[in-house]
Amino acid sequence: MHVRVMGAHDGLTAVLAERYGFDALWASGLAISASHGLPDSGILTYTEVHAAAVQMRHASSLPIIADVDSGFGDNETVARVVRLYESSGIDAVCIEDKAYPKRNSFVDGNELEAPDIAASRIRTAKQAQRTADFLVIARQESYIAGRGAEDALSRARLYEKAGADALLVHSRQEHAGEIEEYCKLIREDGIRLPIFAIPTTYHQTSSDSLSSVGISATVYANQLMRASITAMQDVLESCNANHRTTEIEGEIATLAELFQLVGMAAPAVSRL
Ligand code: SPV
Ligand code: MG
Repeated sequence: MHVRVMGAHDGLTAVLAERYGFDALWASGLAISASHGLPDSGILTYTEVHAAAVQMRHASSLPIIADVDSGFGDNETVARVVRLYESSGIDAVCIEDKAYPKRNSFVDGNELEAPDIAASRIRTAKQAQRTADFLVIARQESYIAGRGAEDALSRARLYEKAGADALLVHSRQEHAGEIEEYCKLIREDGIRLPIFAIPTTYHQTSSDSLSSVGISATVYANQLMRASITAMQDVLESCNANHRTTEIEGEIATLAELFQLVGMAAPAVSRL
């Protein structure tokens, strides 16, 4: 079975992803930061990032995986973050092995955390959880940082020992070569944990293809946020050009659709 996870950043994006049949939600750090008009550089406080995941929790019954960057601080912070998310009904956190403070994986200059420190964050997170079902996903940035497969494998061993429930391997190549290499190495090494992937740059690779090389879950991390930017720009341009919205009305959701999505009664004016 392969899990399809849609990136979301608020209640409405969570509602839409659920409506279209996705299996789970990714509370994306990039998209949540962007929705605040801010870069994905560890600027938002964890209470702000958590608040967005809580909006998603209230709007959707899908499992939610929260992207918690590198844990927002040291181990004491990681423990608090886990308890905060877990007590809010979030199902999983994903902790990456970049050094704090992190930058988005698609900008240069990210440093990796030392392997033992990164593993201790995973161990701390697992010890902090209070319910058996809560999951901690260890995200590996070895390829992003140019450290290659051997670094990824040696870290995967440590993260598995630390209690990780799953691994997430990130790559920014335009094809899935590193993902295939990683899956092969991990399985040859006897590590049986589920592996997640985020095909942002290698988007031609379908979830079926990823599944066939050993990926258990595909995360579409930022496409809904990017789509909303394009749609909003189209409205702004059309309104600037025409000084009215008639020309763009056919391209945007009707009020009836909006009302229906958020559980309001149908609008009183029928042509809306
Ligand atoms: C996010 O969605 O915030 C992620 C995934 O961490 S990515 O931006 O692709 O690194
Ligand atoms: Mg992120």
